[in-house]
Amino acid sequence: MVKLKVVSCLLVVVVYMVLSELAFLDYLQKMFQSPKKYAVDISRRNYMYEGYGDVHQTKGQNKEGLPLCPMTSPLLRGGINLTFPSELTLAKVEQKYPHVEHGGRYRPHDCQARHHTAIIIPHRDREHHLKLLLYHLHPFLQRQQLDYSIYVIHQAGNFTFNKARLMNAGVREAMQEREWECLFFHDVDLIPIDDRNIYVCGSNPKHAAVAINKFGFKLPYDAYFGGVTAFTPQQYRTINGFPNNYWGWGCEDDDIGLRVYMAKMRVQRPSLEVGRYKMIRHNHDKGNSVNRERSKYLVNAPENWKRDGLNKDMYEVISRERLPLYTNITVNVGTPTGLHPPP
Ligand code: NGS
Repeated sequence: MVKLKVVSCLLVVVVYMVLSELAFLDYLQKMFQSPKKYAVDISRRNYMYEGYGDVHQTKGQNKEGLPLCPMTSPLLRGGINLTFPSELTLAKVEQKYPHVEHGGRYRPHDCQARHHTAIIIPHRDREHHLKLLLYHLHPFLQRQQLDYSIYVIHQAGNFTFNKARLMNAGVREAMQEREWECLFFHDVDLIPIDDRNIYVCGSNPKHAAVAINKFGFKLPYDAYFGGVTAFTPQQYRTINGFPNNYWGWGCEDDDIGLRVYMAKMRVQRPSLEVGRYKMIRHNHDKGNSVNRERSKYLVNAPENWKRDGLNKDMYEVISRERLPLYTNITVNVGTPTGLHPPP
């Protein structure tokens, strides 16, 4: 009798797991039904923004008497040969870019930028990566003639990393500072290597990191929506931001990919030639172990997405520093049991 009960329990668990897995795969498959439609036609050698989806244009008046920057920046170079100077320090990077305003803000000096983008970088214990990213990202964005700021959202304490909460915190904090038109979510270990990959938003959310060296410069799977993504504030509010319940590595990016799909939006992507990135090698961080519950949460995304996300206030600001190359915002995101001080 006991044996029978154990066997039937096991059977229920197995059936549940199989069904969950099928539902999960089905969602993932549906998510990017026609990604090709959104790829740039690079054969035209057209660096225009429309190749990467249409963009939000600046409507405001030119207050400084400067002409609007050209539609296509004349400073673009295309593919970049990445080099990492030996013994690079943050101080050296700061010296190299003295024209960046405190807090990591920059705007072109000879024309009025058409686009205003906040770069949001979730971070903890990756100073080495951050330094290399800043070294490359500042000139990359400047060649695109953007008005931009870089926000590094640092998780306080040693409790398991929660990238998704950091993203939501980053959006709220950046938007308090300025009405940004575009929010770029950027992994700290990814360096863009083609400046035609323009960091502006479009009429649909964007997935920029489509060709990472680690994955052989192609998508690891069709529905991949990680690494570097972009939303207008309105698009981000529509998907209710990132879910708050993913602790550790994996799937929070798949979850917002699903949110985009469920909110009936599409995903825009650059071509594989333009959306290229180098991932700086690293081991899994100690405080960011693989989240074994992740597929369970992902399967629940359809019920969860309107309930939990940007609508919940899941962090508190510990400090905000306007450093020479970025604004550092240290936040406490608590633990699954609440927003008590970081352990
Ligand atoms: C997938 C994860 C994503 C992750 C991607 C790349 O397998 O969350 O790997 O990870 N999805 C699942 O586990 C279902 S990376 O190599 O960049 O660390 O973003």
